[in-house]
Amino acid sequence: MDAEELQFSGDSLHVEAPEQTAHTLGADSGAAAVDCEADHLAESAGIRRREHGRRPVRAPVLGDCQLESKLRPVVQQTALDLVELVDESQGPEHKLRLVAKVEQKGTLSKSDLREFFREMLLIRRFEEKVEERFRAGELPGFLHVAIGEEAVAVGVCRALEEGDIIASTHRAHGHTLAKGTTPNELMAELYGKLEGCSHGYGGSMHLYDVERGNMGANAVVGGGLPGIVGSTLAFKLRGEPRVGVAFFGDGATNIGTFHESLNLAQLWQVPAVFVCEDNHWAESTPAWQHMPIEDISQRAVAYGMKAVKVDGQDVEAVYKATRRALEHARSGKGPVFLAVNTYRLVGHYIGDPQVYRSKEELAETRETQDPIEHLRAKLELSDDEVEELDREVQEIVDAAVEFAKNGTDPKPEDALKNVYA
Ligand SMILES: Cc1ncc(C[n+]2csc(CCOP(=O)(O)OP(=O)(O)O)c2C)c(N)n1
Ligand SMILES: [Mg+2]
Repeated sequence: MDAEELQFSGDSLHVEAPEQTAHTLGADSGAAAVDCEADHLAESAGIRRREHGRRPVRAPVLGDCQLESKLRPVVQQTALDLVELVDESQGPEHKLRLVAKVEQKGTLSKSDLREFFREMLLIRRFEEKVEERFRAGELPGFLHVAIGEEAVAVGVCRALEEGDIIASTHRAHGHTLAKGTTPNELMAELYGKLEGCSHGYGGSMHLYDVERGNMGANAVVGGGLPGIVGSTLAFKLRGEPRVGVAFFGDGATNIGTFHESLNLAQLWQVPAVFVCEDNHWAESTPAWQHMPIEDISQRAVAYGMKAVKVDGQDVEAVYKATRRALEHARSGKGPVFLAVNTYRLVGHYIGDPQVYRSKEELAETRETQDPIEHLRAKLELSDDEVEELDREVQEIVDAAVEFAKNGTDPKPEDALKNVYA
């Protein structure tokens, strides 16, 4: 279904939030935000840090008059000593974003879409390589890839503005690359090296890249949502024009934190976008066995939240729906739920024998639901063009493996260095 038809029009999913009475949180912070406009402008520099490159991470310092407000957010000033990355093979030509961020709000040129294609192909080849190296015994831990779901990661992350943040899931590689982490840093993370985006402390399921606005993967299903509600509440209280996006699966919508998060997000009207990657499976359990409803967006509607259905195999539709959702959230109109219909074209984890679905069903899904093939057909790319792009991204992926293998192993005595509990 085309997202455009449903977006914020009078469709059945579009439920206007009830008039919010001046909520103590919002009212106080709103007044503070107006009084401190100049301070906020200055502070906003703190959220407009350049996307790439390494430096100490500092949480923005709150302006004085914000401290006057009744509800005083915790003032935290952290300076994490991050390892300087020596990453010379990652010149600008090896960055995911080869072109300036898409300028147009809602319209995409053919060259924008070609760039989306390249990025999706890079994510695909990256994850295929991860699978290969994992099976070869080179990668520790447990890995989930998101082959088939690349259009969601790229469509959503390409729509974000600088300063926006995401929280990911156990299937985090695509989100992470699309949010700007370089393939070298991500691969090094999967190899557990200091040069990794979280210095080898995270691995696949606990990686993060705070500098790029990636609050991290999450092994706890539904674990990313509360953090996004908290972060976006902070954005609102500080008057910062930022949006937080929580990715999660259909299975996660059965978890308590999902319901608590949507409830508070809607109550507080925070600038959050909830992206449900509905791939119809939770591990080996089909949706009909874990959910009593068919239309997952009803879960958001139940909280009075705006909900939009999107075809997750169509990157352009995902991008456009996300832009609209972001505009809505950023302009203070409250959170939005994106019900993204997508398909996992591989097992739940690497090595999953997939005994819960037939070979025929899987083959048909792979044949008909590959988002990369959909975009290739839409752009009418020739075999030569695709081969050239493929060669290019394969080189980047191979270089990332080389980079990771040559990385630095963390010292065993540093294992508990960043544990605060
Ligand atoms: C709180 C919690 N419960 C159960 C699990 C085990 N588990 C890991 S992935 C998963 C399925 C999640 O399904 P979904 O949210 O649809 O994400 P998908 O794997 O389909 O991307 C489950 C149940 C977990 N990690 N955390
Ligand atoms: Mg799922």
